[in-house]
Amino acid sequence: MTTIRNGHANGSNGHAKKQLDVVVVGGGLVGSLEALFLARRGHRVRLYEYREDIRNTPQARGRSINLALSVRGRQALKSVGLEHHMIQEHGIPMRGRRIHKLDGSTYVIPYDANSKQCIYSVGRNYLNCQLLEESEKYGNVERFFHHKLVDAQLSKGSLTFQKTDTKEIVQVTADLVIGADGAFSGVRKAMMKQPLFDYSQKYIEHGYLELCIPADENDGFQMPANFLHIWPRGEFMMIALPNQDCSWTVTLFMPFTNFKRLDTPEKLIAFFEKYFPDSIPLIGKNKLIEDFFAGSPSPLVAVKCRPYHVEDKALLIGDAAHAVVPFYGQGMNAGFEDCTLLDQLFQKHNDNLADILTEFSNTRWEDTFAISDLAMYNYIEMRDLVTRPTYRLRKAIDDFIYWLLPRVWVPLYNSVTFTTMPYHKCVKNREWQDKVLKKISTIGLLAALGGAAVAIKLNYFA
Ligand code: FAD
Ligand code: EGO
Repeated sequence: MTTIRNGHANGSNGHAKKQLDVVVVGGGLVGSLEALFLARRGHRVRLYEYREDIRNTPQARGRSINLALSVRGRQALKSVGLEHHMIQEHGIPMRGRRIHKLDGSTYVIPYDANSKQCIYSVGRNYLNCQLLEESEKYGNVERFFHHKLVDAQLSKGSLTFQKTDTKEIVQVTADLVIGADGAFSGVRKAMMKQPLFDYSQKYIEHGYLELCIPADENDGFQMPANFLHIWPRGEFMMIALPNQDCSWTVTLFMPFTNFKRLDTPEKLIAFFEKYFPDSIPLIGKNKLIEDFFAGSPSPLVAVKCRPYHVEDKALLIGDAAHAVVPFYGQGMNAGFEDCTLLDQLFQKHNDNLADILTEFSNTRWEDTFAISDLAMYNYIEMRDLVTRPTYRLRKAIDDFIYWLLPRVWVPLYNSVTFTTMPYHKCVKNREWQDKVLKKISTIGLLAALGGAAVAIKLNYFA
């Protein structure tokens, strides 16, 4: 069935608006979502993707990669009518972190003891398939797979693709080019030729490798399902997110140099016995060896750039605009938030592209830089502080005041994950909290000292 929903195609004032011809480069999570937003506004959308149509490649069992979906991502999915399905039918709620200590014992810190908000583990491929499948409902969306962007003249809105199968060259022009082609974006590469385009990238010393804890013999979960499991070990960190089929996707973060040293099964097992002993029987010794040496660690890169647009012709969104390290679980959520904000700007500026793109560029960077810094900060902090009692003390204080004054005091992780407060305001809010706590502790200290002085004076201790 084909339904064209272009309820917004005509402005509320009754003037027929021009249908824009938009090309979205990249049919990953953000590109396929943005195509839906644009289609709902009645624009003509052509989506070009390098890979094959993932809907045609059934996933091997135990090869599922999952992501944490939180409020910003949910809000965007809601706007295109997919939130309910992703949360209620597919997503697995993670209500807190379950920390694994060295001795194999675990403890839980809930995400939100007050309002019971949680994050959801969703399959990356599943979500991507849902987004692509949804676009079939719009007659104004066309999808082209096996198309690789090889060149772009952004100020003309012209793009060159090469078909990966036939090697044929395809020329395309559009009123608007959306670059949603990920952290190594070709659209961004073309933007680099623009004067005044700022760019920075940072590879961290850690790489990541994915492992798998299979379902148990009764097809159930081997660990309590509704948590994000974390094994904090200083230099090494491991996390596990639950899958629909009761397996777990385990991600090991470790410096590349350490990965290199683990070059035999014996060294690997010795390493796991030392740092992640409880995970060995869960993964299975042989499977651990097999999976570890089957893959190789992938790099993690953070990219910042500015501005995101070229005139009224091209715009970067998602990882293409702001790749962040994954230590806040916000990369996709931030990219989905781009789509929400862009949609609001289409509404505000009545489809005037020059105004829309300029405002997006001028306002969005502050928030994407903020989440990028937060994620990078977590990368450093998680290594050092997780095991330190001061970190847990601060979390306990935060959660206590949050419990007392839930409207006034929202801890940083909660504001980032469970509100749509702009990321840079989450940081400002945290700075304010730091100041308040510092004042309270100074007052507390002074009061204690004063009390002690009075007590001594009154010979209280005599
Ligand atoms: P991508 O998903 O990279 O999609 C880009 C698409 O463009 C791809 O399909 C690619 O094939 C295509 N493409 C690339 N080049 C070309 C070209 N030249 N021509 C045509 N097509 C092209 N985020 C969260 O919110 N929560 C998490 O828990 C989370 N965990 C993560 C864990 C890890 C280990 C990593 C690495 C990332 C994680 N992220 C998470 C971040 C998340 O994966 C990204 O932010 C998200 O995938 C970005 O989506 P995107 O569509 O912008 O880019
Ligand atoms: C010390 C401990 C300092 C991603 C914890 C700061 C991120 C940060 C990678 C978790 C959870 C979704 C994630 C918490 C902090 C995903 C996440 C967190 C990881 C690693 C992740 C938490 C996929 C900040 N959310 N998070 O507290 O539970 O805390 F551990 Cl390595």
